Amino acid sequence: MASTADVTEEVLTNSGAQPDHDVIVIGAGVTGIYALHRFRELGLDVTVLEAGGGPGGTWYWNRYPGCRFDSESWSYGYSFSQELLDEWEWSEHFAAQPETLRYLEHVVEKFDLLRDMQFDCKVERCVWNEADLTWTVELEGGRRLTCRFLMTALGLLSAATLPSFEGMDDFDGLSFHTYYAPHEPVDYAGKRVAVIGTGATGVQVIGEIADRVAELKVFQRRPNWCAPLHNAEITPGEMADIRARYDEVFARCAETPGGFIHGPNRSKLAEIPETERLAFWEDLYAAPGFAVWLGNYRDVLMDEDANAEFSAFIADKIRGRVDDPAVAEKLIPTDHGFGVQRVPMETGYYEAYNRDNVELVDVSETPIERITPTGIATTDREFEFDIIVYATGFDAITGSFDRIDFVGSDGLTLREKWEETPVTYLGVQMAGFPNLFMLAGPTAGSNSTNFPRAIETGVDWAADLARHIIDNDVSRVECTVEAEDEWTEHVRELYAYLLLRKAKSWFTGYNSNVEDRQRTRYLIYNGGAPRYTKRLNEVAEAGYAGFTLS
Ligand code: NA7
Repeated sequence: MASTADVTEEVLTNSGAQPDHDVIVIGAGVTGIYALHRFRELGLDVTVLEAGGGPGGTWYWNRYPGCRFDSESWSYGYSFSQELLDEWEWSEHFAAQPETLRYLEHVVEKFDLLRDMQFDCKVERCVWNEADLTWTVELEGGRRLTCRFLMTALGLLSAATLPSFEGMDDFDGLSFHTYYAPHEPVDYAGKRVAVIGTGATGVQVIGEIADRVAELKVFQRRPNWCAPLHNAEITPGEMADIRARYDEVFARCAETPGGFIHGPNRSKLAEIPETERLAFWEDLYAAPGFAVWLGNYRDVLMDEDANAEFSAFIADKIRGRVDDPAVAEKLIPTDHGFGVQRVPMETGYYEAYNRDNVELVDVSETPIERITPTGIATTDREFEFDIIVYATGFDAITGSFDRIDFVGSDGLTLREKWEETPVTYLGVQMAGFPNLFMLAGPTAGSNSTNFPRAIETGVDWAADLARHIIDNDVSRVECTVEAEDEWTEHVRELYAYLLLRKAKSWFTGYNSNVEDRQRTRYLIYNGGAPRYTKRLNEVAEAGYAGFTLS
């Protein structure tokens, strides 16, 4: 009987021109690492092209102070290998970036993945060749590679965006976007530091450095609703217990909409007596991780009145933690309710504002006018700094695709196709781009979930499809326009149920620093992980319905 590798070889030989690889994966983050392992298991010749200098993606780049999980560490790690689960020790319930990077490097080493990864490879252009059914991938510097199947594992938040203040290049001190924080350690002790941006990232930075720096000025345009992370060390006994319960943990993640251990309380807020509701909310506020966001009454994220009630509860928590009432009010959002934007998880964030060395600068009142060689000038004052940290976010989800010229059949570019909003089938493929598979693309189930849980689903599904392709001598896979239209409409409709549709946040593709990113686009699948997985399985069981395999 022929092995999988033999069959693959035969399929390739039959297809005429011999490409360099069966599969090219772009990106060596959480998704690319697992994809390489799975596709290689099928006997395919795979290479991973990564712009960074090592594996890890998000966890390779984001080295800013305070960077850590908001997912429970033990719910974030890969679930595919019992051996890996048995041997890896997480030291904290919400591990910091260095530990997560070590974990991913360990996975790469354990499964001998490094030999099929190429680093410092910036992909600039990918062109479909209909004549020989291959993709040509062009790298910065002019190198070209060809493959039969192209897989993107580009990350959701990997196109960092800076503001365009006058004078940014002239700053004499150290300045960086958090995504590109220096790889060598930065000594913050005794420094005058500015943090611009108060999203999930800025909030982590501020909580981490407030008590180390000489001066910290936080430049806030809009506050976010933040909640305590409640991180803690994991004792050896706890780790042993977690290990014994891994099946239970992953089964729980598989049944919640977000792929986390936290799922919504199915009761409606209005049905619960006030005292019971308040006690429940106190428990949520005291609970670790996203419980307070994702474990709440189901209508809190869907209904304006329910949301307003919970927002008022959190506003009081902020007032209770910030000494100066005027500062507290500035930290309470007024343009959106709790959980409608991504909830930053914090450790000592609000208490930082009670320190003498920390000041909140409200740039909605006194905007930044320019960056000077020595600091920042607002309409009101000039500040001097040693370090400026831009925690100003990302051109989320589609930004990393836009940086590459994807050219499909008939010269169609992906940028053109996605001009109004991403148009995909299942977040996996696009009509006009045969043999291109997104392993975690816009509108896929992975983009609003505990990422590794969803990408394991996505990569496993793609691996099953690869198996099907090998078994059936398929050389071209393309979704139909009808399937893609139906999915895109479905994704758009799901936004209607959630209040997040109204927010100016990366969930709706909003970014004030990028042209044409100040309007709603439908980037995220809001139907929840179980529903997404069910749909993927139904499509596969129906012989890959919606795809034309030839
Ligand atoms: P976010 O959540 O997009 O936050 C970016 C922050 O930067 C936000 O507070 C912005 O204010 C602020 N910002 C952006 N541009 C400017 C300018 N020009 N002036 C002042 N302030 C500005 O990105 P994060 O990195 O914090 O988080 C991204 C995800 O990473 C997060 O959800 C996690 O999943 C991990 P705005 O709200 O637009 O007024």
